[in-house]
Amino acid sequence: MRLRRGLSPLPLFFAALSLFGVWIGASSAQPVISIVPSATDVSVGEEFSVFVEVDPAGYTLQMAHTDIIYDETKVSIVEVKNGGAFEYMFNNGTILDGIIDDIMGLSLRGVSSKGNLAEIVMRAENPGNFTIGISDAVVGTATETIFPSIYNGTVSISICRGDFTDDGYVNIDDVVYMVVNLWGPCEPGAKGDFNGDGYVNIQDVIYMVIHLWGRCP
Ligand SMILES: [Ca+2]
Ligand SMILES: [Ca+2]
Repeated sequence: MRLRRGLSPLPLFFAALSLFGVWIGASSAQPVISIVPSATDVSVGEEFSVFVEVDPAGYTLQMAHTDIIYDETKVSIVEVKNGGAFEYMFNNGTILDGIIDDIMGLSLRGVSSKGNLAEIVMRAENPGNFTIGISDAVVGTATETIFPSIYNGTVSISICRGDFTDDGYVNIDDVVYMVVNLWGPCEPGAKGDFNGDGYVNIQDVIYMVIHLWGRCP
């Protein structure tokens, strides 16, 4: 009889609540793999980097894997480097038809803070926009594998960077456009942030005057 009393509905109710709480906790602290910066603005001929960032979200990760999808008609891949978060990063070298296959980071000590799995150096070949997609992403701790949340990135390639007014020239009109529409904090590398420091400011105007000024190619 005492055992039966121990299984009365009330403790079961609390047990169910606590299970529910654990489930909520796990789902709200999901590891994340994202492309950083989320939006990149470059011009044809330019070499640039995007990063595959991993946020462990409270877990200690020993493994992270992803494929990267890109548009091979708009960019070429210059290099895929270890982003530094994991001691070992493997890429089997298969970069074909718009897929960087099997980027995998491994760590003996474990990765518990946000960092970069990989740095992908690209060269802008043709104008247009495309998405850098994360595919087949999975991370692992010492005891479990987890499917992370993923955030893709976008790349916008223009023929003439800095020509915001689309008139074929980079001149004072474009500086005015910057000041009025783009000035201030932004995503690093976003439109108008030529030096990639996360601000559109006087430094970018100076960059523009020195490197981009005049008639577009
Ligand atoms: Ca212009
Ligand atoms: Ca800047």
